[in-house]
Amino acid sequence: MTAKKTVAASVAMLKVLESWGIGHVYGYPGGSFNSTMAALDLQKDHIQYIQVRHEQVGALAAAADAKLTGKIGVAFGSAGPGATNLLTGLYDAREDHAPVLALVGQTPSKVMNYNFFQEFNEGPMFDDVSVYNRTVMTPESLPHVVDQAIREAYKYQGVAVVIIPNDFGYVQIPDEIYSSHSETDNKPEPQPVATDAEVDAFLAKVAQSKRPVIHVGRGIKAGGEKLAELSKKLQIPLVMTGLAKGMIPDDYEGNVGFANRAASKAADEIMAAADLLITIGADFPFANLVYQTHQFEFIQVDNDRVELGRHHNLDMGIWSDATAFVEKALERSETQPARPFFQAAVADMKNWQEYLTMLENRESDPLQFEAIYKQINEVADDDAIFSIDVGDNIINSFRHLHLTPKNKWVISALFASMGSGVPGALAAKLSFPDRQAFNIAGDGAFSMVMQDLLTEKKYNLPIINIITSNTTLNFIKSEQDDLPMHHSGIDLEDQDFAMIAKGMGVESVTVTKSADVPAAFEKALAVTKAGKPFLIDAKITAKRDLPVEELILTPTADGITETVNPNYNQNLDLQQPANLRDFLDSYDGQSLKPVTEFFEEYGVKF
Ligand SMILES: Cc1ncc(C[n+]2csc(CCOP(=O)(O)OP(=O)(O)O)c2C)c(N)n1
Ligand SMILES: [Mg+2]
Repeated sequence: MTAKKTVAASVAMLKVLESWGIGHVYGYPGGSFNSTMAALDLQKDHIQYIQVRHEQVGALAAAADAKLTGKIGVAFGSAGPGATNLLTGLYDAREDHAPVLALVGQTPSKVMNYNFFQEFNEGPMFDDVSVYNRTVMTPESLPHVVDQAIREAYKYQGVAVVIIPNDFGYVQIPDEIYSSHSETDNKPEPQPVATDAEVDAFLAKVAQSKRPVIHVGRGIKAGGEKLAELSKKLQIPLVMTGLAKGMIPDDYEGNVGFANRAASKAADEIMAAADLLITIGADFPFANLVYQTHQFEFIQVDNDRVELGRHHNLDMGIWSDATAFVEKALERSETQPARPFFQAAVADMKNWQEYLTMLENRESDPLQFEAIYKQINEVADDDAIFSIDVGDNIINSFRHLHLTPKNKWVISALFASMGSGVPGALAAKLSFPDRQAFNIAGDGAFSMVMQDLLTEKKYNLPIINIITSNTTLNFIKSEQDDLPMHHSGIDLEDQDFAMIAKGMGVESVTVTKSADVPAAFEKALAVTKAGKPFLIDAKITAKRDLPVEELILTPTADGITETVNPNYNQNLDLQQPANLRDFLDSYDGQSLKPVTEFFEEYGVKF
């Protein structure tokens, strides 16, 4: 009889990863992870190891991979500090429902529970962040546990953690197929579908309302065109959550943009005047600010029963896939005559768009961020991928970055972790090597992860890094503008990021004048087309962009009035505007009209 073939448990584990279509894993070695490091070397033709310079970057990149592709991302860290460093990225994955597998090193099983060097009971720390969290108990079960972890991460769209005592990975185990993956896993998840009665009840509510608004989230997926059709047919304006950016065509007239702080003026105004709010596939983290400020009826459509009623008391909850709901509503509805509220919303948004275009096209010296965004729009490929870091770039990209459904973009949405820009761009380039990838980050956010420019360099990842340097934490500065305090703790040392990049072997340029912006981007294109990363350090002003969230609509006996929040510019060093007109003008918004003018023009009833 011939002896049964064996394989190192760590190699068997990597074969499981490969069977699930995982092409690369991010991580950083440590003594407690060397059995897997040895396997990564042996299996290097099958699975690529990406050496990041901080475990957090690996975990954030794995989360970004999952957000960009829908497929599981993988990151690892060694026992102790390697494990704790993973947490920020794993929380980002948890909050944005991104399937991620975290492999975590542990000391050899023989010394566990003796307070050995770097040993701690890692399980409890990962409990909260994970949907599945197990320590491997035998070498033979290592590939099995990892296989199970991948299933759980997909099923619950979250983080699966597998803690691996290092010695197990070296042990020879029977060379069998441990993966459970098969063709059947490629089927789409079955989705709940709204009943005819539910859709008819929804249409009846819409018929009774004068000022309905749809707030749509990423649950709409590829159904954005259909929703635009429904919006037009029923004459209901569409507001998007951040993650729906790019899913609804930007050029559809009834798309009035985003709500709250990163909003368009129109979206905040229209939402505040609604008498019926319909959310479709939306999990809006600012609901407590925006949904609670005034009275409206509330209908929620969601494919996850757990979400119904999470953000607001329900007048009607409909458990349904968003696109299936929209398709049925299209079938069962009649085309509605022009609705004054819809017309006012369209006109309000047009007025806002013209304002943004004016900002983008005017002379901008000292340099302002609009000139940078204008150039990004100019040079970006049709299918470019954008990784946007946390800070003002979130607001600015929502407003000024032109996306179509062909583009992809990735942000740390609900966890909003600074330092997500570089990792997102790494993921974009590794998952989509043939597409252009941008990292757009503030000076604060970039300096949290800038060591990983070295990773871009090491793997020749042609990423265009744009650092918007304003020597402050401007996003927080704006918050401090509205508090009765002096600005505190927000100034940043000016840095020569171009020099820092050069020190890491990454070509770069500094721009300080709007006239130099086009040439800087030409250089970025040339260098990235030659297969290398590039960095633009854009020295911009630290201005606050028009804070539309400060606009307040108050119902009166015969209509509605619009004012500026009394908390605006409460800061002890700032002046408050005398009135709404002053407020708009102070942001060069002389062309902007208060929404009440549009309501009057179109005869909107309250
Ligand atoms: C890890 C982390 N720490 C702190 C914050 C709070 N925070 C949000 S935005 C921001 C400022 C970002 O500054 P910068 O990157 O310079 O961008 P800017 O707003 O100036 O464009 C801070 C501190 C955060 N979101 N994440
Ligand atoms: Mg800054």
